[in-house]
Amino acid sequence: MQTSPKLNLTPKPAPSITPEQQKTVNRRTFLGFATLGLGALSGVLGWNWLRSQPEKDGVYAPLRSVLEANGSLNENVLYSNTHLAPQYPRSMAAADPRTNGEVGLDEEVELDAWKLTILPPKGGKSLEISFADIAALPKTELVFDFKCVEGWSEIQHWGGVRLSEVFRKYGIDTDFRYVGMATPDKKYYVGLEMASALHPQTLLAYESNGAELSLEQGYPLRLIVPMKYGIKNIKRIGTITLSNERPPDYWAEQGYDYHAGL
Ligand SMILES: Nc1nc2c(c(=O)[nH]1)N[C@H]1C(S)=C(S)[C@@H](COP(=O)(O)O)O[C@H]1N2
Ligand SMILES: [Mo]
Repeated sequence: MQTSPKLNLTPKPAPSITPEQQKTVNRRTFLGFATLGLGALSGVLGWNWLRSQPEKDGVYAPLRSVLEANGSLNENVLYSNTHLAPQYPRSMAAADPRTNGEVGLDEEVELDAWKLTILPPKGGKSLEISFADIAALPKTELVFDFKCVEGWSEIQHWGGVRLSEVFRKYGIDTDFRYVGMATPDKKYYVGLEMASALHPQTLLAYESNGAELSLEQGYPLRLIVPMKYGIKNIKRIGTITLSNERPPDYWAEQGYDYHAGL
């Protein structure tokens, strides 16, 4: 008599990945896309062909496709919360950190009147959080190399509360795909995928070198998102919006990569 092979119905454990493997994956995907990009630019397709292609968001469409492929990769792989930005001793932090970009910082700010408003996408109730409420949450400090797309970087020391902690404390639904943030006057705005918002180094910062922020640094509260270029580190946050659609993004509208990931 023949015995049928026994079916193994035990579910397979989810593949686990160590930080080391993660690094290798990141390096490989980077090399993969670098090669793809170079291949597209060299003889295979040609610069003239590229130049003849329609533009999308200020970038030739084929290059935009590569950016977008990298983008979805970012959403799925690169922003695992085990991938951390390198940290430095406090002694290495700039004593007088440089500032750059003042869009949305024109109005006067009064700390007592300032509120952080968190808005769900439709119909839901919005939540208003005072500065005192933010400052009462556990503080996280971070010394990292802040990088601007314009080509400068500087080691800086920031203090604030993890955005994930604010979401946890106020019971914010993190099943949404995106988090959008805007200045109170709505002139500067950024969008982040949820994984970046929940990253353990992503802070709502209210201190620089242990002191309150200057107006140019985004007083009273700004975003520090070390896995992204400076453009995503919005200064003077007024509103936070949860959504499943990509929130508008000031620099992405000017043709910069939406994810601006590092
Ligand atoms: N509200 C607002 N936030 C902003 C900007 C801006 O123009 N307005 N510029 C961005 C850019 S391009 C950079 S590099 C960083 C600079 O932050 P810093 O002034 O603390 O160096 O802020 C980002 N956040
Ligand atoms: Mo920047």
